Amino acid sequence: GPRDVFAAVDLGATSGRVMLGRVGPGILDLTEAHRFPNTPVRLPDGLRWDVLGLYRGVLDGLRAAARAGGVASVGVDTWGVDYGLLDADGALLGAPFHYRDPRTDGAAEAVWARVGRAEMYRVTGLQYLPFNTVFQLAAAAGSAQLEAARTLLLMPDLMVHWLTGTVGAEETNASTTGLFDARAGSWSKDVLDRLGVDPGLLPPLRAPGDPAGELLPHVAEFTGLDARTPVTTVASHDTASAVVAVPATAQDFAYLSCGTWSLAGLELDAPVLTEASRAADFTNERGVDGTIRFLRNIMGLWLLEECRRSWAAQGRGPVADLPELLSLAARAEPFAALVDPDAPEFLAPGDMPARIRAHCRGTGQRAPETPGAVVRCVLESLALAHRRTLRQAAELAGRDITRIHLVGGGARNELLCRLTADATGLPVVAGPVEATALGNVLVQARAAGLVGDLPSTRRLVSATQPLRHYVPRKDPAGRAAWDAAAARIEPSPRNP
Ligand code: LRH
Repeated sequence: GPRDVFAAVDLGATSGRVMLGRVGPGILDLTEAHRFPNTPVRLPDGLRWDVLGLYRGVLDGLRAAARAGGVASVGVDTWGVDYGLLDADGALLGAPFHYRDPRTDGAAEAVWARVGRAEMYRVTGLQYLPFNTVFQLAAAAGSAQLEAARTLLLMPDLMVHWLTGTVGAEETNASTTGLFDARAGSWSKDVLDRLGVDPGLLPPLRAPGDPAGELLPHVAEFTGLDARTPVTTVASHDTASAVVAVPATAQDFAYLSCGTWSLAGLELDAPVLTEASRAADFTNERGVDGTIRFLRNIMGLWLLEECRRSWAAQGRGPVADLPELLSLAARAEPFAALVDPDAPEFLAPGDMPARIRAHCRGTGQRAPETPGAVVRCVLESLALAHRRTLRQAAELAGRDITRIHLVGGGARNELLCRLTADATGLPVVAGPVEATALGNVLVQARAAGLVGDLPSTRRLVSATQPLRHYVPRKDPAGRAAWDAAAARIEPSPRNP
């Protein structure tokens, strides 16, 4: 294939895609080879990923890539945390669980009984989320499946294994497990030991840019890609890839990676493992080149996606149309009702408009009735969560923020971008929408020697990708209205 075209396999919680990126001096072109839905399936014992369907989508995408002229290499990123287990023969033991499956309820307490909560944070630096890999493993303790398991592969590593036959654990994603030492940048032998997790389950680490093998002969044959096409390790945690492609031209930026989740934070040189950071529930995930992604997960556009799913299922077809919904929301009454997007009751799939209304009533507010009012409530609440989180990040890390880079699908949502600029009082640069796929491509291009260090990589993104600028409203009345709205939200304690 051509030496300057790379295939980015990017699996998100609602859809997967294979993108083709062409890279050269002053050139960064991204085109879509294939896109497919990611539809989880509920089995009697829980919510699962349709991992074979996803892999088929990957293969179909690579076939489209071959038809489009071929590629120099392939890289895979997905959401974090989730994994498949292989038995002693290397066969997959059942369909991987979805992180929104409630089987982890109560699992954290069992873990903290062995490694205290504060100590756990000092080692892993990981935000408490009920579905962190470590808690999923605790929930599976004693199961026949875990007994039979010999290898744990995080989702991107599983796809790479099926493409190449090789086994490894990519480090940016390994840092989302709760089994990884944030300072040392390696699996935590101590945590594994005290939790009774067999260290042999966890493959050796790989870093972004490392070779990950070559396409197996049957994969090359099926897809039509060249025999022995290399697979390159990328920043396989989607958020880490997105942060690579932030189009920053200076240092004092914050990022908001807005997709199913809003990941709000800063890029740092070293983890912040303080008690204050733990109490505020900030995570220290690993980025490329040893950087730290100091951020917090905010429930994100999941709230909106799940509302649309409910309305569509109820046959309210027209309101499932996003532009129509957003224009209704733009005209709805401001600050009529606000929620804490991170309230635990919003995590699981289900009737989201009903849960939002219940949350509003439970906090003494008038519940939003129309779809426009519900969406207004969601987007203002997210903008306020962005404000709260980024102010906290700056304070905890001792850094100034002078602009926000909002990347991912949310960059298309003009109302969300405008509300975020107004709520924070900071300029928002929106785009690229496909930051994750671009970051995936750029790490491959760097391994091939086509781009330089992180700052020059980001300048290339800034110079080539369409970006939108949102300037915050400066009028005193407008500012006061946001301050008053912020004071109305009392987020539930994060990490008591
Ligand atoms: C975003 C993401 C996030 C994780 C979540 C499970 O796609 O990877 O960073 O916390 O999914």
